[in-house]
Amino acid sequence: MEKSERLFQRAQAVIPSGVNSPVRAFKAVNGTPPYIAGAQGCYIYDVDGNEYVDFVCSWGPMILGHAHPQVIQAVQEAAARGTSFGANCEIEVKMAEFIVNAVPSIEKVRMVSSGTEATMSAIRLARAYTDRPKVIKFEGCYHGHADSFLSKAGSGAMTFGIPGTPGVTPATAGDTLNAQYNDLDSVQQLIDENKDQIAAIIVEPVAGNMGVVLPRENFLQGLRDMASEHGIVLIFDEVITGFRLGLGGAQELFGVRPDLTTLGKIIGGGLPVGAFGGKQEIMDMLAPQGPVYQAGTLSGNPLALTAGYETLSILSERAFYAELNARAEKFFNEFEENFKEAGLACTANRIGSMACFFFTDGPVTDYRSAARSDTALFASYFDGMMKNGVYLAPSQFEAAFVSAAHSESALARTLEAQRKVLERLRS
Ligand code: KE4
Repeated sequence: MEKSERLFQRAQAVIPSGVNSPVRAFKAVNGTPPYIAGAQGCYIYDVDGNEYVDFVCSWGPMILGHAHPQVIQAVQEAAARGTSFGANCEIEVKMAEFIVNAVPSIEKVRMVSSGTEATMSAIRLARAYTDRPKVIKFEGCYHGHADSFLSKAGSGAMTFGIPGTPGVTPATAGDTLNAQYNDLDSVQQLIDENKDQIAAIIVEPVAGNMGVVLPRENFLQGLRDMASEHGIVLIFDEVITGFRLGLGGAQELFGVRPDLTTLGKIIGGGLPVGAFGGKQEIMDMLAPQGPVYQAGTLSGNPLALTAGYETLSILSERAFYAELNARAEKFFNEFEENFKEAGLACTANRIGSMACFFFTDGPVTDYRSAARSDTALFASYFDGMMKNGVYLAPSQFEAAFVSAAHSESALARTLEAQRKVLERLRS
C-alpha cells in the first residue's frame, strides 16, 4: 500500500487529519486509508492496484454500483452543455416532480447540495412554522454537522466518542434535546419538560449511524401521534433510507407520514445533492414567497441532478427493489450464519439492502446497546476483511450496503473472505 501511504503523508501536511471527512481517516480501525483510483460496479480499486468488493458504496449513494454506464453517459452529455448556471433548468422540475410523486408526504421539495444542508434547512423551517426554539433528536442518530445536531450524534461523532463539539454555543446546544431511540417515554418526558417549546422531532426512521437500528413496532407511529398532539413538526431524516428501502423510503414501508422529509445520497447518484420537502403550507414559508431564507449557489445543479435523476429512473424500473432486496437478504443470512458458526457474539440488524453486524450479543435497539459492541474486535475483523479484498465501513457504527451491481460471485467471494477472517479471529 505504498502509494496510499505516501499520499496520506502528503495529505496530512495540507488537509486536517489528511481527510475531508473524519471517518475516512481510519482512526477507529488499524492501517492507512486507501486512496481510491477508480471503481466499477461493486468493485473499487486503490492507487496500489488492490481490488475490493465495496460495501461502503460511498456511504449509500451508489445503489446501482459504481460508474453505471447510463448514469455516466447522462452526466457526460450534461457536462458538455455546461456544469452550472445559477439559473433554473428543466432537470430541477423533473427531479422535483419525481420526488413529489414517489415520496408519500412530500407535496413540495427544495434541492440543496448535501444532507447537512437539507436537515439544517428543515429545522429552521420547523422553528419558523411553530415559532418554537427546541428540537428533539435521538442519541446515536446523525443528521449532518450543523450546530443543532452535534450533540450525542452518531456516525463519526459516535465512532470517535465526541458527545458534543466545541464551537457549538451553549445556547444552541441547549435547544437540542436527546431522547432514546425506540423509547417513546423518553420523548414524552422531554415534551412534558419543555411545554410548547419544541419545534421539531427529527428521527432517522431506520437508524443508520449507530450501525443499523430498526424502529420498534409503533415507535414511528407513536412519534407521529405525539407530534400531531403537541403541534410539533415531525421530520424523517431519510438521507440514507430515501430511495434505499424503496421509492417511497421508510415512510412508505412503515406507513407513517412525517411533516417534512430530508433526502440526500442516492438522489445525487454520487454527485452532491440533498433535498428537503413536505407539506405545502410549511414549504411555502421559504423565501422568496415566505419569510424563511434558505439559498445555495449550486442548489439544483444540473450535472448533479442529472446523475440523480438518471439513478432514480433506473430504480423505478419494475422489480428493481424486489431483486436487490432478495439478493441482499440471502447474502446477509449467510453472512450472519458465518458469525454463528465461528462462535462470535454478533447481532445482525438489517433491512432491505442495508445492514450492520454488531460485535455484541443483542438485541441492539438504541445507542446504549450499540455502544456495547467490541470495537477492538471489529477493528481486527475490518483489517482482515480489507486484507482479503473486502471494503467495509471503517467503523462499527455505520451501515453496510449491497448494490444492484453486487454479483453472486462477488458476494460468494466476500463470504469466503469472511469465513477465513472469522476463523483467524476465533483462533
Ligand atoms: P451529508 O452532509 O454528509 O451529505 O449528509 C449528512 C447526513 C444526514 N442524515 C443522515 C441520516 C446521514 O447518514 C448523513 C451522512 N451520513 C454519513 C455516514 N453515515 C456521511 C459519511 C461522512 O460523514 O463522511
